[in-house]
Amino acid sequence: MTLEEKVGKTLSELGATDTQGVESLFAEVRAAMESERQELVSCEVEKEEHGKLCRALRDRWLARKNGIISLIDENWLKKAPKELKPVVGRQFNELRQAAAPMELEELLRAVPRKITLAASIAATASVRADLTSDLTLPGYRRPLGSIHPVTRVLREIEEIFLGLGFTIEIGPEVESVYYNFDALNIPETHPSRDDWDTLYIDSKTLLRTHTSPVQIRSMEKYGAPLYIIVPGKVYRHDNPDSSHATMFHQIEGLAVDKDITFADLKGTLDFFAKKFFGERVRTRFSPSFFPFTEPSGEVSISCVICDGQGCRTCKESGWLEVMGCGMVHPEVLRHGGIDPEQYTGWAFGLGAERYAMMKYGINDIQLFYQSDVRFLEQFS
Ligand code: 2NL
Repeated sequence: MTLEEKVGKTLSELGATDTQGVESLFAEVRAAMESERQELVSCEVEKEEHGKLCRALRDRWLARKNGIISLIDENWLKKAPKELKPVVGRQFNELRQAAAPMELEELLRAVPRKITLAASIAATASVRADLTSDLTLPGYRRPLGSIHPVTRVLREIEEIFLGLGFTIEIGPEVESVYYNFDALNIPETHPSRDDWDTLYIDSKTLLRTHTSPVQIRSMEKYGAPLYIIVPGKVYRHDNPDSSHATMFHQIEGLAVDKDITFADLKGTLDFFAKKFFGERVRTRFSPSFFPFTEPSGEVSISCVICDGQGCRTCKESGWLEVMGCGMVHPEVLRHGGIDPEQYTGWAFGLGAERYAMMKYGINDIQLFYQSDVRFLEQFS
């Protein structure tokens, strides 16, 4: 019986009723295919004639209609009894993989001179029978992504401070209660320490509520003088709405050196605000309170929408609050291992989402976390 006749029959008609029978049948087919390919490789004919023979061989085996592989699929695999299906399936896949390079050989012989690299790969492909990709097809087009608006803001702020000689420090998001609260002079009675405001892992471990712990760690690690900014994720036990999220991004800054004064703080933060929001912007410092700074302040900028005239965005005040700041509390320097008799410092903290909202006119913080491409692609 010829091969063509065999692939026209079912396995049971051929008497292949068990694993061994199926395997030897497939081995016979593979051997036939190999010898036909070998014959073609070693035959000496004109290039054009050779191309024709390659194409004929490819069609004989791989043609979708009436090719040997297709017929095996139809008559052997599809009609195999249920218990033999896995064996036949496996054998069939091996055969199909071994046959795939013929597709490539045929294609490449049609245009051999133009794609020498591909031709040399094809030579390898005929050895490596598992290479099934058609290397002559154009590549996949993948749409270009864009930088997340919060990431953009973080990078922009980082750039400004890097330009002033600050360096970037990062640290753990899972923190100890000591670094997150005690070292920062935040008393046991402070509302932010309450279970209802903070996400605890156990009584001594939590998700950090600000990036300040990293600044304590950096003081311990490097001592003074120290000029750092600390970007990162922070967490609050809060109900999400258009201006609150359980996770957001903070950047804090810290400058510790000899003779650092409130004038350094004002000068640096005014410079920063003008670089980030534009040279027209004016800053306003007003008194505030944080346990880790003394004195403490709030920085506002003249409204970027109405230039200080009063509008909906600034609630008719002409000012937008953009960060908290202050002179580092001596107790906090001490916790960082720095002598407050010798060194002083200033610090600030800001929320990156709020900056992105102001800069791009976004009115809902939740948009940052929904991964909606229609929103994100506007920031490319
Ligand atoms: C805010 C206020 C602030 C700091 C953060 C800080 C850190 C150390 C020592 C002293 Cl280690 N201060 N950070 C200071 C003032 C304000 O953040 O409203 N953030 C969103």
